[in-house]
Amino acid sequence: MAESYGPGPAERMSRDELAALQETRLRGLVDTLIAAGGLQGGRLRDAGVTGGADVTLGDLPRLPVTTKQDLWDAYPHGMLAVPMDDVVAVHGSSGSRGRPTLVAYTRADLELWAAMCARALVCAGAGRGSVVHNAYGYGLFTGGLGIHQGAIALGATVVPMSGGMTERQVRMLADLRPDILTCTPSYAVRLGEAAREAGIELTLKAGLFGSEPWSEELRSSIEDLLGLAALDIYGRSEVIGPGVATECLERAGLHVNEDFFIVEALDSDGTPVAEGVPGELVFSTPREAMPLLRYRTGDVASLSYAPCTCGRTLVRMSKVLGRSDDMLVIRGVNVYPREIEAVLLRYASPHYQVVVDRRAAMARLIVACEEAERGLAAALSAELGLSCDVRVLPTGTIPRVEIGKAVRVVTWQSGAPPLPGL
Ligand code: DLL
Repeated sequence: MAESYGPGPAERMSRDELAALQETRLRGLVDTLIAAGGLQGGRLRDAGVTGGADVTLGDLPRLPVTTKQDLWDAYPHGMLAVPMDDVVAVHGSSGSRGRPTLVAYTRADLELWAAMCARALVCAGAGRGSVVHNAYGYGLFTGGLGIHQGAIALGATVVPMSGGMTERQVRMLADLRPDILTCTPSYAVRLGEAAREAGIELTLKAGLFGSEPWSEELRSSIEDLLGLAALDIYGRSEVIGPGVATECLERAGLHVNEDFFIVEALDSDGTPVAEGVPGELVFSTPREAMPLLRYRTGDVASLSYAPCTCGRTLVRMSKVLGRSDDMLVIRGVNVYPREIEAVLLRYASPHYQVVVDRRAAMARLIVACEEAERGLAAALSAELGLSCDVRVLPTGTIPRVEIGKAVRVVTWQSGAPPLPGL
């Protein structure tokens, strides 16, 4: 039987205690960056900051930001704040949007990361005795090894499946009777369908699904398919990996581990937005190997400071509503892929791809799906304010991504269609 744990003291402290802790961390971070003497230290000095004692938490919005471009310019190891000998692991993002982004960890960073992923698993009701079927990819990507180390730190039993080989995964789900599933939301659908086809009885109670955007509608589909509580987990390699923020079983926003990762939400001018208003998430992270001050993620979400009924006082972020750079502009209308998913799932199975047809001067949006009911095209045009071509393709035509992140949007610039039958 899984023993379950509640939130730890750091997750329940008063907002005042938390602010005091954050200020100490912020000052420590500023001291570290100035001592390291790199790009971020230089920017701080240019801003007139000579040490941590010069800043308060209230000064944060005025301190310099760090961007992905800074990491690329310093590729591979130019942002290190420790000697290379202290680095015990390197991870990175897939680089689907361009060059890979590499991040480094000291032994203490790995311990912090494992503790954060253990917290995430506790949010899902896991504890000693839990069996965690971990189908995030193992490798440079932080999903697999992050959750793996978190499960071990918690004292649960981790089954290191990684992505792919779905038949074998279904066999393990039947034989090892896990209570917790961790993978991308799109792979959760794939696994659920494969388990259903194989007629196996699932024992799962909760799942931590993240690394790609997903809608409330997809949550309902996954919960129906797998018979579990589908929870959202957010993370970013540069901040630490998975375990930055996680939903608890209340499913009312993701608790940000802000006792380590200070979060802000900013408007397009870089000004903090009001509570509840969507803004770009910016994180300051005290990790030893690669501390980052005000790292801009491009992810858009809102923040809520009200305590959760679960007892956690940590700020909650909404589901990621989109990325500042994934907004599609089609004939002058702005659309986020997630808005398309929300409408689509009311009419069609969760396998879809959005094709932006840019072969002619006027772009066209094609929504390719499988097993759709009538009315989808009308609903899309009513709710998005944009007419789309809906193409219902034979089952199995939309690629099922088994390893890595689902590709929900493709651009058709010229030549053959990106999907057969378009
Ligand atoms: O995706 C870390 C992770 C692994 C998170 C496993 C959750 C579970 P990166 O590869 O660096 O790190 O990609 C980070 O993925 O900036 C978001 O755009 C997106 N993302 C991550 N989690 C979510 C989520 C991992 N829950 C980038 N909802 C982030 C929406 C997410 N987008």
